[in-house]
Amino acid sequence: VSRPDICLRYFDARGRAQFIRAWLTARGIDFQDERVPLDEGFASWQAMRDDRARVGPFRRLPVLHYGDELVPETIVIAGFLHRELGDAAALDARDNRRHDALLSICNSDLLVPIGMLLWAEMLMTGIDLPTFARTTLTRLCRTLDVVEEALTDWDWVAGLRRRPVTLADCFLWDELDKQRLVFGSRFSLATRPRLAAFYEQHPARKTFEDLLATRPCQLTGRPGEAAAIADIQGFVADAEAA
Ligand SMILES: N[C@@H](CCC(=O)N[C@@H](CS)C(=O)NCC(=O)O)C(=O)O
Repeated sequence: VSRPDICLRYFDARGRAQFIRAWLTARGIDFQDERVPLDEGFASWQAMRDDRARVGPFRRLPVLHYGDELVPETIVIAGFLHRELGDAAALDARDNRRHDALLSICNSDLLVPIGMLLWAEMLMTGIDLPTFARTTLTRLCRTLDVVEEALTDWDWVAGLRRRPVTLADCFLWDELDKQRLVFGSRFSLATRPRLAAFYEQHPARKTFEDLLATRPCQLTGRPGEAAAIADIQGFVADAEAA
């Protein structure tokens, strides 16, 4: 298939882009995976952030170059690729709405809270981190419960076997995997069988694993992320089981 050149520009982290990288890879779509290094003082980023042809109208990453188009904003990029590369046409109107709803909840209620937690100490001076970590875990667990319910009502996991993997499928997988890494043994899908099946049997799981093996990276660009995760795991260790 001939299509415009595709370049996805993001930091060298999973963050907001790994699900898009994995989806493009799993679907065999050629793209340039351009990663801005997480160097001291974000020097590489500082050097490019005035070049809006590269960093987009809001000076934030990710951005997608699709031929001459420059597409900013994670959810907009996902929606654009979903339509442009044929998935929207392959789903009916109801499944498209469900797909977009999953993208939205993954972004607002899974990705953002995890990112805020990992960055909390750096962004919010004086924050009570142990409490914030526990309340974030509780809120994320509630979100997983409602996603479990929706996937069950929608028979979404059976659908996974009937159609090519979608962007929302990839977004949800990466967010589950990030939660597993951040919360360690406090992350469990034991009471969420649909999500457990989704996570275990996900069609792009191997693609995610291979991508991480080839280009290992942090969850976010936070300096000292490994130590922050160890702290978080300590804070939630005694929290009530979810
Ligand atoms: N609303 C944007 C947020 C993008 C965003 O905040 N990106 C961060 C990295 S995860 C960024 O570019 N930070 C650099 C800066 O703000 O200077 C989206 O959903 O894509």
